Amino acid sequence: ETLHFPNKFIWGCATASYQIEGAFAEDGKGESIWDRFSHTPGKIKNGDTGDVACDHYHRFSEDVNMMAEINLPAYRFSISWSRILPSGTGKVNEKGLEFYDRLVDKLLEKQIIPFVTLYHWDLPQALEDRGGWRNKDIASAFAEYVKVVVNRLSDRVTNWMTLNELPCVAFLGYQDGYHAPGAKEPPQVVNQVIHNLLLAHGLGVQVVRTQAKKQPEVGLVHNPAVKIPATNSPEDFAAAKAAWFESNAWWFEPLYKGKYPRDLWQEKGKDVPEITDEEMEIISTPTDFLGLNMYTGALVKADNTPGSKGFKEIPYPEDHPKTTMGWPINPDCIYYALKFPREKYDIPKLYVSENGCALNDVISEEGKVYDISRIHYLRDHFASAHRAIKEGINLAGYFVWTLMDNFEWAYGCSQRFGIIFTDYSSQKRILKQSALWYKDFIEKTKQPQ
Ligand code: GCO
Repeated sequence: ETLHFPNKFIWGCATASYQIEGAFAEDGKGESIWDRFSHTPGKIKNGDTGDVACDHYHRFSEDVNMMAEINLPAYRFSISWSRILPSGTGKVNEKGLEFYDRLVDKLLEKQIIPFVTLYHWDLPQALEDRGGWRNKDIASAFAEYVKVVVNRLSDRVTNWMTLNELPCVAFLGYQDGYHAPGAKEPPQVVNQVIHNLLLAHGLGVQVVRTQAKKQPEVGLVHNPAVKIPATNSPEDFAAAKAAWFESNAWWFEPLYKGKYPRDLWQEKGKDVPEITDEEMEIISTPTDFLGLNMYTGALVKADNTPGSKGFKEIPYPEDHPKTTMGWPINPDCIYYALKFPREKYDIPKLYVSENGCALNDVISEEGKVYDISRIHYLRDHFASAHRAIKEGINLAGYFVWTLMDNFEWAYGCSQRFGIIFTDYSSQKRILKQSALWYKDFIEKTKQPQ
């Protein structure tokens, strides 16, 4: 049976500046926290860096041509703050803006809709030196940067995403130190980082709305904790929903209700962030959509043992299929990740802003990449999205992570997430079978006219 998606449904691929661009010190670009972090010995697997990555800065035109070859309808990419404002604030680097001009023009020439992420983790090092996300001033620095970008690109770009995956910035970057800037801060500081990120998001939304030359749509990209009922029983459904709320309320309540959840606030005691009413109002500025990045989910069962919260997580079986990241494959993650927020909040529309899988891709003797497992992964996850749409969930589009194999943060170049194979020594690209399959899938699943 062929699944049909709504006519206006937007299919795309997603990338991020530091993961693909390279040209880390070219044309006036300033240092970012990822440049500093990847140049610090021991931080990245195999000592890899994003200095060159996919060399997309120089090869963007070929890369867009490949997108056109598979008739890709939309492309989500991020802008490197330190290319635009090398010191974070103040002096604007014209050459940085010109790069994104060229990229956007090329996309439009090929009729590919640009979705711009304003922050995907590559903070200018100069701002980190002033406290980075620990320091509230960063929110107005972000607003200044957004204004420059929106003024420049909003005659051509209408889809704006403020920040990507705030929990990763706060927890991996400032709590556990696995990501740049590699900090290990105490809980109060981490909670302040979260608040400052949310505040930057809210200010960013307001700047996009007031500055855009064409009617914009703007929203956040979030990676929620995903909870999947372990069985079809209503008890497990209720348990998964309760677990979802517990894990996600700290993010969704300020965004959609303008307040932190009271019980969690009390639990944090003296570790709560410094906030004002005005800031809470900014954070909850209405948005046009919410982007969700999902790769897997935790299995949840009802738990009636005395003293329990009513739910518990259960592990996947030992031999359950996993990607090379070690993430269990469970297509239901898409359906439930879209369903639970909708039951709780009035969210105008949703995107799957990232989903995909890392696998051990190899080039065959005839020079092809037969990534059959990725095709199965995508097929099953798309079907899960379809199930949500059929139930009336307002999903507007789906972005596969990622266009081409790239620099996977602390894992360096060891993880291949692309539907295009990147040969890092020659910078040759090969369309994997999954790219060809995706092209075909998009065409075939259009609503019959
Ligand atoms: C993100 C992601 C991407 C990763 C992908 C696979 O936050 O948007 O971290 O940048 O490459 O999620 O881990």
